[in-house]
Amino acid sequence: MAKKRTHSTGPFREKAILVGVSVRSEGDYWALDDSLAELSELARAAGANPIDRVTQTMNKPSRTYIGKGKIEELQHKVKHTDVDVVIFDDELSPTQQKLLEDKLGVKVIDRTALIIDVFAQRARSREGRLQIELAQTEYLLPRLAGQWSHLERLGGGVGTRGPGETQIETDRRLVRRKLSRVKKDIAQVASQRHQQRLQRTGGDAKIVSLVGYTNAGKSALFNTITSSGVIERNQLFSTLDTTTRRLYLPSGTSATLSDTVGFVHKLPPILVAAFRATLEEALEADLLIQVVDISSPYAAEQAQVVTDQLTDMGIQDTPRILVLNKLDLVAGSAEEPLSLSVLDQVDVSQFSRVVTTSATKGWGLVDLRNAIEAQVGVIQVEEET
Ligand SMILES: Nc1nc2c(ncn2[C@@H]2O[C@H](COP(=O)(O)OP(=O)(O)OP(=O)(O)O)[C@@H](O)[C@H]2O)c(=O)[nH]1
Ligand SMILES: [Mg+2]
Repeated sequence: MAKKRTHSTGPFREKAILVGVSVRSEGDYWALDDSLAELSELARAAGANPIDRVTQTMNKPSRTYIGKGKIEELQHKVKHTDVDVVIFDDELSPTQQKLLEDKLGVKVIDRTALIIDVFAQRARSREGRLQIELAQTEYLLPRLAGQWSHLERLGGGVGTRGPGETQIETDRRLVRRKLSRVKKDIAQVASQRHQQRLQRTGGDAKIVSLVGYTNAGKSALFNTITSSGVIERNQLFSTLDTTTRRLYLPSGTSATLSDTVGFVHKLPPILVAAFRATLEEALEADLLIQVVDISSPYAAEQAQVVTDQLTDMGIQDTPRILVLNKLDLVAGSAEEPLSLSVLDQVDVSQFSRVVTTSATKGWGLVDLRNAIEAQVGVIQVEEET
């Protein structure tokens, strides 16, 4: 008699093998193992269960991204374990992805698809959903060319919550039409948000924006400092929407403070572009507060990623305060005094001030307010002269 499938109690999690490649010529400051540790978290966030890793160091990725020997190693692993998906830590070209799928006989997705998938699961607001739809559609378009396997992937599971599950999506023309509609809708929502801010603040309040790596504690800081209730969670990409509140400063003046979407290593440019409207508060900010989780072993790398991404967005010259958050998790003792080693690795000259905080314990908030106040004051003086 055939074995009856029992209902599992937990959600079904696809088994995944992670693949990381270190390209010698690229000299990434992010170690391969660290990048894969993060990929593993992203995979879990998307609903997969990473069970194995394959790595390779090469001079230049090949047509199949990895070398022949590595493909054989993967084929062997796929054959001998019940793996559902192979996840690459970099963006694959549509051709590489297709070739790899043919050779491995399982679904192959890349870091971009994975991050888009995590975003898709988190998107709640209309603006968030529209922006993720834009990213998904942009990602899908070059992968459409008769590649049915890609479309079938839109059915469910990791990297698969597609822009729409209908077959209509197969038509490039329709996809393009959809792209322009989504872009129009996003523009409309963004303009409404802009209007609302002007109405709320009269347009003259200084804009202060929290930026930082995902899970650094931006929302936690935002909540304590403005007494708000933005979701703060120990997970990647809790926040996808911008929330803005008035921030009262010690001298009685006020500014607006915005909580924004977090950054991540190798954040797909497609997503940055799609989330441009959400990032508007950061783009237009008079002052950026860059939050770093100092308890993370990758604090310095994460700070660098954020600096690089701000540079890509063209806002590297906006005045910036460095906030070293989660101090409570690293606080030293008499025997072992606190060492903020991250400060040795970060170019602090980019920042006008450095403040240490613990958002959950409420430490350093007065310092932070004072730093904001002083900085906003400087901006105002500069504008008057
Ligand atoms: N111990 C400790 N935990 C903190 C601190 N600040 C934030 N956290 C926790 O860290 C996790 C992430 O915090 P969030 O505020 O959601 O982080 P975020 O930067 O907004 O993250 P994204 O929205 O995902 O980009 C949550 O579990 C917070 O409770 C802190 O100072 N100390
Ligand atoms: Mg957040």
